[in-house]
Amino acid sequence: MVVTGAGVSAESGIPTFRDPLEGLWAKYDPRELATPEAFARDPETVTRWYDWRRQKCAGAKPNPAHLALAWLGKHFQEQNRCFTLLTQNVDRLHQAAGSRNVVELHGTLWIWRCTRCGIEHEEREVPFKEYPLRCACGGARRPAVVWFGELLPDDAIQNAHDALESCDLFFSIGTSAVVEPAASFLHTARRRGAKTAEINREPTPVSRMADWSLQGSAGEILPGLVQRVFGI
Ligand code: BJW
Ligand code: ZN
Repeated sequence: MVVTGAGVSAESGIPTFRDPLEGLWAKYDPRELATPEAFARDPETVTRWYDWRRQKCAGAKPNPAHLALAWLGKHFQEQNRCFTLLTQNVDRLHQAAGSRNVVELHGTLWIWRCTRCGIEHEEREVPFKEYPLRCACGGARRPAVVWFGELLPDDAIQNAHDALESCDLFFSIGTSAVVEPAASFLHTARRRGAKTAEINREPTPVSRMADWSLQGSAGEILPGLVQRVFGI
């Protein structure tokens, strides 16, 4: 079982939540833009920020970390063994790398939902033509992502809990491990008897709890591990 965060996409050129924003966005803190309050107060700015991120993601390619995880998923499936990939990322780069059944804990920025009637549509074209986007019903549309204080999708939580029940090896990769509930998954896996490992550029609150804490870039460490364990 693997849980990934923004660090896994960093080597594809997508800024993490801890990186200071560039250019026009330098004066904003991403952790403050990703909230229902920010959208209610200033839907135009929040929509422009997500559109800027959509443009970065649209041009991004999966990196060796995404590809190694996709290889692992395929390998375990061929062996009829369980492998669950949960991601906090909204960019869909795991899917672009070939991973199947990715559990999107925080939704995706490719789907937008009307705040009035709830209808959802995939929005692949970049950039948008209006800010905020408007639904046919007149409501403002927001990204179908999970903001602070919002509940994660029921099916994602269910999948996470099912995987935690039976998991024997748990990896936390490229996440600062401060945002709940994903931050607690390593503790839960460990309590249930799984071996736990972390790959991250810097120490995090779960580093000392993990059986193995590998400090460095996911795009180097993951392919290296796959090569050593599976000889490919
Ligand atoms: C590399 C690298 C490389 C760089 N290789 N590594 C219990 C206690 C206290 C609070 C709460 C609690 N339970 C819930 C809460 C409230 C809240 C929360 O967690 N607050 C904390 C901050 C304390 N959680 C929620 O509100 C969640 N909802 C929920 O739990 O509902 C029930 C509930 C609500 C309220 C109270 C109690 C219960 C929802 C959380 C939604 C988070 N949403 C966001 C935005 C998504 C949309 C978008 O993308 O815009 O999700 S915020 C942001 O953080 C985003 C990320 O998915 C998430 C995690 O960030 P991540 O991925 O870890 O990125 P970074 O940037 O933080 O870290 C990157 C790491 O990579 C760094 O460490 C780098 O070093 C490393 N790195 N390059 C390897 N190449
Ligand atoms: Zn609507």
